[in-house]
Amino acid sequence: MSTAANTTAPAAGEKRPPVILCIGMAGSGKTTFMQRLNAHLHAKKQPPYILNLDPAVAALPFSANIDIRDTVNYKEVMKQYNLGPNGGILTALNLFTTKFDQVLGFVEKRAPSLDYILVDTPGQIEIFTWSASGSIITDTLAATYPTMIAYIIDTPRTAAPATFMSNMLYACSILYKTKVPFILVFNKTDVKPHDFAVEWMTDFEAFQEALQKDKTYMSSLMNSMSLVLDEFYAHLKVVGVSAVTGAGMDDFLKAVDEAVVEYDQEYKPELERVLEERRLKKEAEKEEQMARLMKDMAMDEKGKEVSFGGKGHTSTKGKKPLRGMTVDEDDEEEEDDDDEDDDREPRYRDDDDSENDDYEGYRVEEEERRNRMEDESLKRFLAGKRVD
Ligand SMILES: Nc1nc2c(ncn2[C@@H]2O[C@H](COP(=O)(O)OP(=O)(O)O)[C@@H](O)[C@H]2O)c(=O)[nH]1
Ligand SMILES: [Mg+2]
Repeated sequence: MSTAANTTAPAAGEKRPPVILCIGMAGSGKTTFMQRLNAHLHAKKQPPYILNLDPAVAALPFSANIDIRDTVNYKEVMKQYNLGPNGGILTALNLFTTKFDQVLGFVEKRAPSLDYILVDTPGQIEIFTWSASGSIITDTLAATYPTMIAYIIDTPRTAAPATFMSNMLYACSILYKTKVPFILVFNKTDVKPHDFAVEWMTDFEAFQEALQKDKTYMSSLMNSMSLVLDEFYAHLKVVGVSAVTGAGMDDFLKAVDEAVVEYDQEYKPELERVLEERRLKKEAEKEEQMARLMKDMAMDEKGKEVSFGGKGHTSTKGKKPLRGMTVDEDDEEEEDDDDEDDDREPRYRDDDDSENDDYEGYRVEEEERRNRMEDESLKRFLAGKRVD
């Protein structure tokens, strides 16, 4: 997508095709819509890359490049984990998500030659929208590609104000959960045109009027809820399509272009801000740990001052970098430290000579013992070699 490449252009020649996640209630027409879009893009010589995330679909009317059914057998999952159909679908999606980095690798390889990536989701909407796996998949894709949700709506079944409102509230919850650009796709317009929906969304009074006719107990609740939705509608792109006749496909692609711009201008900067915040937080934590470590080491050093020197001496051998970290160092000693070779001598000579002689004796003895041991093990080693 040219718009995406122009706005952020991370590297010359790097292409990031938009990812379209098709989400919607069971039977809203996600799969049929994907099939139509696939055919439409093929006709335009822009064949999409297709991911099928619905493990329970019996037959796909298009060929998917990556199919969850190749990774997990959902019926087998149901049997093995003793689950019902929904649990089976969710577990299959979870298992698939554990391999998603590999999937992403395949997509990445193909991305430079692609214009669109289409993702079909499980029939039961909440399995994708309210599961950890769904979030992981959405967020992972959205971290790299301009990702958007195409929320497919069964238009004829949404014509009642109460149903319309429920559907919009559901869409609203998904938008606020995922935060990626959102396209409302009113499907099945061959059965019922979606203009009533557009009217309700743009003209608040028209919707109120429709609600008045609806004399159910819900209508007063609906009245107040519809006020909240006004804000939500402002963030949406709305298109009417028919997955069966193919009407509205170009309108949909135009909305995709706009969603890519929205991704670049709103989602991506926010993502970068969050990542930067996380990085700074990690850095601060690291610094704090480092400071704590330094403090501990400084205390160690002090501990040695007491036990090793015994009479106000400081053991500095091999610990020069640490000394700078302790605040109250003895200045005289600091001067003595300039020459490493002289380091040991003054430390033990200055003071009680007998004590230093003892130490010197111990040191020589230790050295001799080590040499003897080394000789012994060398002899054993050579003997072993000869036997071999
Ligand atoms: N009339 C009409 N029927 C449609 C349209 N899109 C899908 N359908 C029908 O709706 C039913 C559910 O479609 P499907 O794609 O399986 O829905 P999914 O569960 O969301 O994947 C099928 O019988 C489709 O033939 C459309 O645009 N117009
Ligand atoms: Mg389907």
